Amino acid sequence: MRAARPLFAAVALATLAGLAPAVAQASLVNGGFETPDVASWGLKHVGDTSITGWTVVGNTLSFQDSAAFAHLGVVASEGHQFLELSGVVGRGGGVRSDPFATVAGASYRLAFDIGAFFVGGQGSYGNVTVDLWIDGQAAGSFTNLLGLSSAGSDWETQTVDFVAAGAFSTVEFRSSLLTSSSDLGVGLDNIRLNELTSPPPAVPEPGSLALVAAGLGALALRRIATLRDNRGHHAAPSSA
Ligand SMILES: [Ca+2]
Repeated sequence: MRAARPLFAAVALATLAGLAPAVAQASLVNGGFETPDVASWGLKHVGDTSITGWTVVGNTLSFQDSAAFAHLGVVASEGHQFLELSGVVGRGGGVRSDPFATVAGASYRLAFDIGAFFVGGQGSYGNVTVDLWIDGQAAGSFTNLLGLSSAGSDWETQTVDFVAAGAFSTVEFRSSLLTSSSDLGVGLDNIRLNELTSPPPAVPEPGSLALVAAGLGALALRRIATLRDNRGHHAAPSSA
């Protein structure tokens, strides 16, 4: 009888797992730009795919570690690495994510940090605006008004909610081409994706739930009957 216990549990779990709605984990990769690890900073040009999970688009950007310019007040929002979408000087640079798993019809919240900088010895780099696309569709422009009057990094978190259209999605960020957005030090870091709600479940159907309930009930009854039979067998005096 002992061997039957895990078998019963396995049957029940497998049956329930088969009926559970399929909800994929959101899997945006390297949203904090922490890989690969870099010691200082370097320029990445359009088409570059060396930043794990991302492709450089639009214009040259700078992939950098806080160690490069921390002495001037320029540091990451999360971890110790981030992007400056403006490269050395410029607008329009950005990154597009590799496709990540989503569930069609499910709602997601995308959060990301935009950085504006007041650089030691240089002064304000000004306000910055970052444009966002989701699945190639424009999804808004987001501005960080620099709130510093001395050396430091001003990171602000922005969020966007969206409904996934398919089994995979992409997000793309670029520094704005508007002259109201700085062409220096447009920071991007700490991109996160969380599923808010699952789509309405296609399964389980009430009928199939009832079938499972009936099936589990039958298994339980059979087990109880076996237990009773077993007890009866052990209780009977040996005739040997
Ligand atoms: Ca980071």
